[in-house]
Formats: sequence, C-alpha cells, structure tokens
Amino acid sequence: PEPIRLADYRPPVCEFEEISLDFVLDPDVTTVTSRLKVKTRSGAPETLALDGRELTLKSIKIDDRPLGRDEFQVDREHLTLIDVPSTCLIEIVTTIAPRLNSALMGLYLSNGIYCTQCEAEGFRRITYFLDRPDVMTRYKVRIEADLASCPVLLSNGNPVGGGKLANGRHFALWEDPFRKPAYLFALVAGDLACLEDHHVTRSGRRVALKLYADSAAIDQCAHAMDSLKRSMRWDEDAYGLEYDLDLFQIVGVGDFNFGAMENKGLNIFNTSALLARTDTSTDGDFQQVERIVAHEYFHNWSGDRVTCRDWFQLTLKEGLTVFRDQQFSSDMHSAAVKRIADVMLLRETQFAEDAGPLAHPIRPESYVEINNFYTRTVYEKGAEVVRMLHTLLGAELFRKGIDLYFARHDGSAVTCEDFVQAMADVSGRDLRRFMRWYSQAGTPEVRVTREFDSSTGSLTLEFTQSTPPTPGQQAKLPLHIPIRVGLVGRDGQALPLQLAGENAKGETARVLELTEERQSFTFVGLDAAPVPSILRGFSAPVRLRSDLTKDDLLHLLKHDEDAFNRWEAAQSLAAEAIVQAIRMSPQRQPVPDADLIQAYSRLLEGSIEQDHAFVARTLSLPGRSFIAQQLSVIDVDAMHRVFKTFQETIGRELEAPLLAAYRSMARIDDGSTRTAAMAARTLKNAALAYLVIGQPAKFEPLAVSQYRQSSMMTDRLSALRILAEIDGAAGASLLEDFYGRWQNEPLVVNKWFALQAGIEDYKSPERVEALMQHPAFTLANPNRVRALLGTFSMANLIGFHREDGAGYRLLADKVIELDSKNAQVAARLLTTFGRWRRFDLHRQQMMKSQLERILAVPGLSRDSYEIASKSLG
Ligand code: B3K
Ligand code: ZN
Repeated sequence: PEPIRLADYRPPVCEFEEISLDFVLDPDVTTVTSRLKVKTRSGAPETLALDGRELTLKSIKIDDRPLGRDEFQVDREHLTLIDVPSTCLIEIVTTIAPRLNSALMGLYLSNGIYCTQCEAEGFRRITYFLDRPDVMTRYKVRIEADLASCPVLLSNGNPVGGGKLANGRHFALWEDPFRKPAYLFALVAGDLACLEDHHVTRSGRRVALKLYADSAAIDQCAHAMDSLKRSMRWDEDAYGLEYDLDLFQIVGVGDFNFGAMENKGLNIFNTSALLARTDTSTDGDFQQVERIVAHEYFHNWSGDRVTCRDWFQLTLKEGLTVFRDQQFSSDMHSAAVKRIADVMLLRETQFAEDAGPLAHPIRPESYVEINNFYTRTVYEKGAEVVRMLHTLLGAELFRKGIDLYFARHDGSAVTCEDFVQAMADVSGRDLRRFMRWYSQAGTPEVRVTREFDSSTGSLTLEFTQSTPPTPGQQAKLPLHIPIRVGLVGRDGQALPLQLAGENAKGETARVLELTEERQSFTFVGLDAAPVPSILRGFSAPVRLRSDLTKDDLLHLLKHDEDAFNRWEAAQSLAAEAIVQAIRMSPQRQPVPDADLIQAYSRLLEGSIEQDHAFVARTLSLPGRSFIAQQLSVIDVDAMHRVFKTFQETIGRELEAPLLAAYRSMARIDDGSTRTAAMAARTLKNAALAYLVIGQPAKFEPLAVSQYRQSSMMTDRLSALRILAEIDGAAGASLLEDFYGRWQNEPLVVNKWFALQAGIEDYKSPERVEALMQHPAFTLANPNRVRALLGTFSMANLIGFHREDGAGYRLLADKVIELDSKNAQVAARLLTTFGRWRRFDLHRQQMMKSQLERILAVPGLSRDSYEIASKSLG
C-alpha cells in the first residue's frame, strides 16, 4: 500500500450543497439512497471519483437520468463518474450488510442496535461520497425500520417528522441545520431506554438532553448525565461557548473500537465510557466517564463547528479538545493530581512512542492508514503543545486567541497554522519557531546546570536542548520551549525571581523561554544558593536532566510551592534508586534507601499534604514504562524483582503509618463519589496494597474483609487485585466469587479478564490461553479483547516477555486471527511488538520473527501492514 502525503493535498473538485439520505434498515440488506446536490468548483463539468468500500451498487442517476454502464467505473475503493455537469443532482442507490460488519466502521449492529462510526473514513462504507473532512454538507435523513425491534430511530440535528408504515415498519426524519463533514454523520436504531434531562444555556435557551442505553443499563447513566450538564456549563463559563441545537443525544453501545465519538448532536459512546454506578464501576471509571463525556461535548466547537481540512491536521481538533478536557477535570477535582496523572500517562506511553519506530510528529506528513494515527502523540502530546501556547501567552491572551480562532473559522475546515496564527495575531508574538512542534517528532532533552556566585549573589542556569533522531528525521532544530521555574530558599521559602538587568517584581514563579540550542539565565539578589525548581507543572513535554542532588530533591519534596514538582522530586528519588537497583541486581538485594522511606513516612503522617490523592500519588513508585525508558536494555526479570522488593520493603517498614492511614481514610470515605471521598479511597487502597505485599500472611485477612464488606467496586477490585497478585489462599476463590456476582455485567466481566491478564508471573501465558477458552471470551468485542490481550501484552512484563516466547506467539496468533475481522483493533494490539529493539538479543529475535510472520500473512490489512512494516524498518 502506498502512503498518502500531506504535501499532495488538493481541494475537492466539487461541493455538495445538500445530501438527503434514505435508509431502509435490515440486518442483511440495508438499502441506502443518497441524493447529492452537486456544484463543481471550476463551474465546468468534472470527473468525480467518489469514495466507497464494500458497497453493492444498485443504480445511479444524474438529474433523474439513469446512467449507462459506460458512464461510470467502479473499483474496490471508488465510483468514478465521468463528465459530471457543473450543477446537478446525483442519486446513488447501494446496499450494505450491517450484520456482517465486524470492522465496526460504517453501519453495524451491536447487540441488535444499529449504529454508525464514520471517523475517520467510515462513511464510505455507507454510501459513495467524497469522504474527506473538507467536504461539508447539510444532511437530511430518513430512517425506516421495524417498529418492534427498532422503536428508537436517531440521527444528527433535529427530529422533523416520522410515522407508522405498513408491515410493522415505521420511519423518522431528521435534519441537521449545520454543515458538517461526513465523519460526523451518525445514525442509531434499536430498542433503547432513555434518560432525559435538560440544560438552560447562559443565553436562556433550553436544550433537551437524552442519554440512550440498553434498558438493563439505563440506571448506570446518571453520572454521565451529570457530567454532561457540568461540561455544558463549564464551556460557557471558561470559553463562552454555548451549545447550538435544541437537542443533544448520547447513545451507548457495547461494541465500539474507540472510547466515544463526537457526531454532531448525536454522540455515540462505548458503554465503558458512559456507564457508571459505584457497585459496578471504580472511581477511575467515574473520572473516565466524566472526562470522555466532556471531551466529546467540547468537540462540538473544537471539532464540529471548526473542523480539520484533512486528516493530517487531526491534532488540531484532538490536541485542543484534550487540553480543554484536562482543564475541565482540573477544575472539577484536584488540579495537581490531574496534572500528575496526565504527565504520567504522557511519559509512560507517548515518550515511549516517540522513542520507537512509530514516532511521528503531532502532525504527521504521511500515513498508510489514518486510523493508526489516533495516537498518544496526536492526542496527548498535541494537548501539551496547546498547553505550551497557553503558558507562553498567559490565560487571558490564550482565551482571546481561542475566541479569534472560532470567530474566524466557524463553519470551516482548517489547518494547524490557522490555529497558531490566531494565537500569534492576538498576542503579537512570533510563533514561527513554535510551529516546529507540529513537524518535529521525538522528545526533546533539556539539560540544565547551575552555578551560584556567592560574591555577587547570583545564580546562573545554563540550558541546552536537543532532540534525538526519529525515523525519517535525522537532524532536529531547536524548539521554542517554555520552562516555568521558581527558586526555593534554604529555609524553604519561595524566593523572588529577578533576572540580571531587570527590576525586581517580587514574583516567585515565571516562565523562561528557550528558543536556542544553548541559553543561560542569571537570577540576582540571592543571599545563599537556592534550590531551583525547574519545569514546574511540567510546562513542556521534554525530558529534563538537571544536576539536582538527592538533598536538593528532598528539599523540594518538602518545600516546593509547586505541587507537581514536589511529586516530581519524590518520583526522581524513587526512580533513581530503582534504576540503580536494577543495574546491580541480582548480585545484591535491592532496597530503597532510608531517606526515601523517611520521606514517605512524613507524607503519610499527613503533616504536609491534605490532598489525599496527592499523597497516594507521591507514595507510588514510578510506572514500569517510565523506568524501562531509562534502561539501555530492558531486563524484565530484574525490573520485576526490584519493584517487588521495593514494595515489600516499604510495606514492612512503614507498617504503622500505612495502617494508620488506611484506618483514617476508611473513616473519611463516605462511599460517595465526591472528590474528597475518592481521594480517601485512593490513599486507602494504596496503603492496603503496600501492607499486603509487605506482609501477606498478616494482612491478607484485611484485604479479604474489605472485599467482602465493601459495596464499592473500587474497594472490591483493589482488594481482589492484591489478593490475586500474592497468590495466597483467598485469591482464587474470590476471583470465582467475583465472576459469579457480575457475570451479567459485561463491563465488570472485562475487569475480571483484565485483572487476571495483568497478574505478573511466569504462568501468565497459559492463564491467558485458558481465559481465551472461557465461554465469556470473544474476539468480536473490542473491550474484551483489550481487557485480556491488551492488558497481557502492555501491562504484564514478565508474563508477556517470558523467555520461551510463548507470550509473543500468543499475541501474534490473535493479531492474525483478528486482522481479517477488525483490523483497527488488531493493529493497535500489534504496536507492543514495535518496542522489540529495547530488549535483549534473544527476545529481539523472537519478537522480530513474529512481526515477520504477521507481515507475511496474505491479504493483511493496511492497518497491520503499516504497523508491522514500520516496526521492522
Ligand atoms: N474523534 C473520535 C475518535 C475516532 C477514532 C477513529 N479511529 C473520538 C475522540 O477523540 O473524541
Ligand atoms: Zn477527541
């Protein structure tokens, strides 16, 4: 397959002023009639190549005249019409088979519910069309289906009619007044229950809110509804953006490739991103639902009203919308904890992506399959790039920039340049160098050293930046990097920051701007050498190497007014100790050093922090992937040993404060999902895990009683996970108990699969193999596949990477089996193999040969081909 290139972008040859779509729904033969009002851009007749895949063409008419066989051509991907008049009406009739659609793109069936997924290129599986985001059209839709099996018929926009037909059929008419690209089209039909509410906008308009789900799940929709109402209010308050239709609908379906989709006025959600109830969902699920509901809602402006010119610009809508949902969550809960969670995710996943064979800039320059580019880089690094603009301009100018962006481009399909230009125009700043963030891949490394001159009372910070080469990009240029800094005095005070040559302003935090390879900044007016606090709030997505000593870090952990950097200090201390222990293992018993343990103990005693989720985060060891990135060769066995010993030691040595924290958090926890109660549970369960790992025999009963007594999924699952991990007496029987209780709740069954797939031991390949034989396992449901195979391959280091290659074979077998059914999910699973060069030669060889085996599969999808070939390249 040939790559598609950004440089080859050409505007479409024609516009569609309007489309009317008529669906006659049937599982095996759905008839789609499309009427397109065409206007060529040249004003002259043009040849028109419409996109289409797996469609059965029934007839074509232009201005009511049926076309003869020699007036069009059809191949696997296009319907080409020759000499289309400059204005005309094209009518195309096709049929499709939703029941057979296992790719879950286009129109498919999920548990008897018809639903659509059109982003990125699913609309072409519904009808022939110019399926590209810069073709925006007004939609009129008619849906006809069986009344009994499909009482609910939905599409975008407003309902404008409907009624009963003969033979137990009925129909509905929908019209969307907003022009939109085809990827935002949606249709849903089925037997769905509805939860209704409403929102009154700031300007006083009443918007009806409807959430649809299976009747068995409708009692799990209240949290999503509440999240939606808060999102609508927040977007009005924070950005002055109001919803623009009288109706907003969300539908949850069980089979979905992604989290959710922002179709205009009719979002379609994976049930895993919509349903939440405290007995079936964890606190993490509650936060995830809130975040995704907000994200999709925010897309109504950043995505739907202003969309992308082409798919290379994907980060234009995704980076901005992720940034907006981060701000929202940060306002709803603890800002520090939210930032920490986001940075952890970025470093563990995006940094790894940026350091591997699949590295790409947030705006890629070419792709084989666009679905492979819904990545951590486009989303999360993209959000960091927007955040840097916010940091460089400040909140006020940033908001002005957003206002200008929406005012200028409302109703159109634009590029990343258009976004940055709005920011440049409101601020008068030169952002040309900043644009390199859009084209340059790889994680920049920023080094900083310091020199204190006691004779002049000045501290000089010397920065250098460099970005390592990535595939296809050897040489890198310097970037525009905002570095937020502060100085912490010897007594723990925040010192005023005065740069040489400036007047004193008294501020204790400020942003330094790196634009060159090497730059230094001198702070004056200092009595004694302070400890610099650099990259506060993680003000840029870079790897920071500083010359801070262990004492400096302990000082920051105690005193830094920036909560993120307090956490970061603890992480650095732990990471350093872990990496050292891995390097010397197995000759010596790895132990965390006494200072770290003492710092943890101080934190637990609660004298420093009142935010319990922050304490839990700060007490947690860094993620496996973050540590792995610091090793030249990933030694999974040594990593496992070291992490385990560290946890055991902390659990044993801090028994008393951990137990005290456990008890006091249990008292604060009122079983609600208020931020404070969730925070208490986070710390409670972190303490429980340490205690049980530290002394399994002694604390197993505590975990068992938590499992038995709590009615909250968060508590149950935490206890069960730790019990299964220590493999004691209770684990196996409680796993059975858990399944017995929840076997009819698909989302809970996913947790049951994921929990077992994630137990790190050497028996896991066999355990996962056996779980695949379980009657509840199916390759047809992406959530289940991700729960079992995704967790096993991404989160079970020693099991997946077992020396005999059993884990690799298992994954490759399933990727191959899945590829012909659902290539998107197969390709996603395959990305783990992309890390093969990071392991020892023996494992490299084994992973590489699985990649080669996959690549040799006849008829392999474009999706998997691209990932496998780039991974080997
Ligand atoms: N825009 C969708 C992603 C669709 C994925 C297509 N492969 C969800 C989101 O980011 O909001
Ligand atoms: Zn999005």
